[in-house]
Amino acid sequence: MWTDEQLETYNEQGFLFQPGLLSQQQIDDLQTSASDLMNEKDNPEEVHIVREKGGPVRTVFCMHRRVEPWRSLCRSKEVGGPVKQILGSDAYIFHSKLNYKESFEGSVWMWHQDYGYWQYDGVDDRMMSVQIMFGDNTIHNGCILLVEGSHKWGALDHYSDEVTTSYKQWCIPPDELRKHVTDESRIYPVVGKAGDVCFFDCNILHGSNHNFSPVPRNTVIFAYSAIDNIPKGVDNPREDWVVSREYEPVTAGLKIP
Ligand SMILES: O=C(O)CCC(=O)C(=O)O
Repeated sequence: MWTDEQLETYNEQGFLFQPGLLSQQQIDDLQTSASDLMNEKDNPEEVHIVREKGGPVRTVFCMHRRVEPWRSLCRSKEVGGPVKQILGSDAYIFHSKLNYKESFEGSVWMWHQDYGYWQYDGVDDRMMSVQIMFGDNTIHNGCILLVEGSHKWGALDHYSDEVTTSYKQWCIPPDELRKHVTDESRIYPVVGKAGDVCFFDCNILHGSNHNFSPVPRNTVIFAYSAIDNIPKGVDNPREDWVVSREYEPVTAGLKIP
C-alpha cells in the first residue's frame, strides 16, 4: 500500500512513477504473452487489434479478462492495491490496452485527457490508469508525456481526430492547448524499463510521439473505474472491448488500510 507521502505526490502531480515494481518472472511472462497476442496466437474472441495505417500492431485491447498474466496483474496487490486506495472503493476494468509502437513505425498519440473522451461514455471521473512497461520506454521510442498538475484543470474541450492515425482519437485542439500549456508547464517523460509502472489520473493531459528509434516501445495500460461508476445514458455506446460491459470488482481480494 502507498504511504501518505506517495498519495500526496500522486494527488499533487496527477501521477506517480514506481520503478522496478514487477519481478523478472512477471516481466518474462508479460513479454511472452504480448508477443503471442500480437501474433494472434489463440486470442480470446473479445481481444481486439488495431493496426497502424502501415500494418504493424498499434493496440491490442481487452486482454485482462482471460489472458494470463494480464488477468492476474490487474488484480495484483502491486497494481490493484494503489488503485483501490486512490479510488477509495473497489474497481472494475473499464478497458485494457497493449499500446505497442513498432520501431520506426509506431505513431503518435495526440495530447488528450482520458476523461476528455470517457465522459462521453456516460461515466463520472472516478477513474484512473496504470501503465506497465514490459520493455524500454524512451524519449526516442515515444514514451508517454504527462503534463504535471494538469489533472486539476478539469476536462478540456476535445475533438475527434480521424485523420492523424489509424485510430479515431479524441484530442485537444491547439488553441485550447495554448491556453493551458505554457513554458512554465512541466512535461514529464515517463521514461523507464521493463517492470516499471506509472499510475495516473484520468484528467491528466498526456500524449506521446512517433517512435523514431530502432527499439519497439512496449507498454500496457489498465484503465480502472470505481465499481459503482457504470456507463449510462449514452445513445451509441462504444464496443465492449473498449468500454467494458463486465463490472467485476477486480480489486475485491485486496485489503486497504
Ligand atoms: O500509449 C501511448 O503512448 C499513449 C496512450 C494513451 O494516451 C491512451 O491510450 O489514452
